[in-house]
Amino acid sequence: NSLMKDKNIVVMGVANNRSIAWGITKSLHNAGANLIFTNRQERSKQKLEKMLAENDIEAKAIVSCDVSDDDSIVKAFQEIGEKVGTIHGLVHSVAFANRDELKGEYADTSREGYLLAQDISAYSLVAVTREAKKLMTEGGGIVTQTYLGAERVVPNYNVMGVAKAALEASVRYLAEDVGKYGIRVNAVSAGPIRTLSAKGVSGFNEKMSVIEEKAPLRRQIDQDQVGDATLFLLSEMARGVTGEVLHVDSGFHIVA
Ligand code: 0WD
Repeated sequence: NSLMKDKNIVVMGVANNRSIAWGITKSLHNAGANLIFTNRQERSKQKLEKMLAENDIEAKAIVSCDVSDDDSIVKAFQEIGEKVGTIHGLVHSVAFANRDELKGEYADTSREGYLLAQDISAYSLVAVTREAKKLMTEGGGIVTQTYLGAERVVPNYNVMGVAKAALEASVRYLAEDVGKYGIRVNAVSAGPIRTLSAKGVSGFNEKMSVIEEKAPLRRQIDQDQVGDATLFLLSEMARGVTGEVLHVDSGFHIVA
């Protein structure tokens, strides 16, 4: 496949082989993209190197990046610029909230917990877009990962739902900012997928079974489906699409 041939794409947020970003990695690799990765932790990097070797995927670079730290973001993209020059796409697949705030009442969210969720899950897209656009001199695509809890009250999703609402609004504002440079910004809103992060949300199993009962397609969503949708949004196939939230949820969001 040559859809992404000679395209340098940065993928942020592969923690392990269940990560949504890993599904995206496989889709991009199969489409011929050159891949650059960022990890927060050294542990994730080692895991990633092993997964890449097992799947015969060559990384152009793996750089460390903690999205809660502006210096770390600036350094990461400088390093990426030095190693690959121009980039054509960015996948933002990171989020965080305190586990004890992903249950009970949203009204009990602490100021600190609120700011933390916003910082890692929403502001980080703003900060990485600012640095990535400097390297996106030929235009390209930025895609982030969101969830239905941004639009509706999903039990227990609480502070993360509010952070995802800010993330989706940021997609629209950023799309306006960088559209003039030929850069598109979109989000994929995935249905529930069992990953490390998902374990932190209480009642997650019920959310998954409801998809099988009620979603038009009556089946679970997996990392590969999100990977292919993300690939589409990053590719020239989606050249007319920006500021959009594309649901990859077996159609669940349309059902009352
Ligand atoms: O059901 C699900 N799993 C859904 C997830 C449904 C819809 C959306 N999403 C979203 C999540 O909210 C998140 O934005 O998809 C994105 C990816 O989540 P995931 O794949 O479910 O989770 P996981 O595999 O735990 O990856 C989260 C990443 C980890 O990657 P690294 O390799 O960097 O450790 O987010 C990372 C986390 O460590 N992360 C950070 N990365 C950089 N700086 C930070 C940070 N400060 N904090 C967390």
